[in-house]
Amino acid sequence: MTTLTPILTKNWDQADSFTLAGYEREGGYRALRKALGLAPDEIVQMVKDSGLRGRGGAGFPTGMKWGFLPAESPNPRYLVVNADESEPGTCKDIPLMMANPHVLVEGVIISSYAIKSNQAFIYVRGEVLHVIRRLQQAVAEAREAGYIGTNILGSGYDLDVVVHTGAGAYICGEETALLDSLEGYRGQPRLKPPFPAVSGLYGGPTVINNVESISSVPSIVENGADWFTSMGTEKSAGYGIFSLSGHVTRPGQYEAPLGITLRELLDMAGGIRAGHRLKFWTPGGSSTPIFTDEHLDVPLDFESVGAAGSMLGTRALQIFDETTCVVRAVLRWSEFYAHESCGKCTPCREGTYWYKQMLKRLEAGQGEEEDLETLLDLSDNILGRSFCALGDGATSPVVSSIKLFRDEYLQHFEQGGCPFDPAKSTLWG
Ligand code: L3W
Ligand code: SF4
Repeated sequence: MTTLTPILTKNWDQADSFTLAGYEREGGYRALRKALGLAPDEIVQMVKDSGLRGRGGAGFPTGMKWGFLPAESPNPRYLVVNADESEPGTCKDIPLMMANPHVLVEGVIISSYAIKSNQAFIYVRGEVLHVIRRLQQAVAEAREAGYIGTNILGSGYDLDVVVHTGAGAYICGEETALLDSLEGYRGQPRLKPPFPAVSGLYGGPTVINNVESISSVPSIVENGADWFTSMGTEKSAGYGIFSLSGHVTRPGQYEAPLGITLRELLDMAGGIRAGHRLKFWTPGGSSTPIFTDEHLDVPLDFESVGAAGSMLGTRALQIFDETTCVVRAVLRWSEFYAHESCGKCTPCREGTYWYKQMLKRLEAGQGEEEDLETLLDLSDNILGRSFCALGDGATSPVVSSIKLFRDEYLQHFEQGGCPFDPAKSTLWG
């Protein structure tokens, strides 16, 4: 039985967890002192050895990404933290930044030192004013304490950290759209390569990492790579925050080693709400193919979830019981993608619009079986043909739900409407 590993979440229940004093009482900024006594390359090697993989959805090895920065460049290097958490169901970075902003700030300082950058940005989505204020406060406290600024702790290393607010667009969580937005342009993805590691912010070599990835760095520096690899699985090392939402008794953030199963997480979260049973769930947000109760024992690590036909994504486990109409849920997600599509490429711009139109009709029982083939055909024209991952992600709930719940789609046509009673589900909107 896998248990919780409170590391990033360990002080969340303390009233002053978000203050410098509260963080330092728990050993905060000790890792920074240790890091400044090491050579930058030693820290990069430590992060490589830890096997830490990006916690923002793609799972790319963090140390390897840092290692891509060219040794010489005419432009300055930057560290950018992607704090634009917007994937439906994903609710780990915002609670982390609210409850423990200093672990992110300490991670930013250590990571910037490791990649030899003197300027870091934390890009936060614009709607979460409370998070922005909390981060600004934490950065100001760290600056006042001498952790940010010139000659940090007498090391000769200088760093400035800026908290930048976006305007609230899902696409700005895509790393290159984020960079455009940070530079003051409309946020739309750039062509890759060149990857940001080679040419990113203002053309400079840029590391972009998710909040949780950067926040994991202090614990790795403090405890060593072996400590990190002692948790999780061989290829998915360490721990992560799993966000459980929906029809679950105690929704929330559960920090546990990668490889834990939904069955184990549900045991800790009090199970599915009383009197109901699991119908379907997302392992990593709405951009990942849905699972059913047959997947309760799939280890939640990158390889196992992939082998079972989905993606670990952001570990956003949205749980739906038998009162939920899967067609309605997929329609809701498709409305989201149609609204958030940036419009740059045709497959995604047009495809997500047609998803929305078709699913609306199907959910209302105004369709026929042939429409399901049209939806799958449309999906083939979006998946792999879109400019960025948003288009691909939009196809996941549609394709996986038709595969797993074709009968439920058919029921809508046969009955001339949705067979579910909205009054029985807490998730209707
Ligand atoms: C240098 C190379 N760098 C790859 C870097 C690349 C990026 C990272 C991963 O999408 C996924 C998406 C969502 N030289 C490199 C290189 N890199 N090859 O590695 O890159 P990539 O393209 O695999 O993924 P991505 O574009 O970052 C992220 C999925 O996550 N997702 C999460 C969404 C999360 C949110 C949120 O609110 N936090 O939106 C959920 O499933 O669909 O597939 O840094 O530069 N040769
Ligand atoms: Fe924009 Fe969608 Fe194309 Fe991405 S896939 S560039 S979000 S239109």
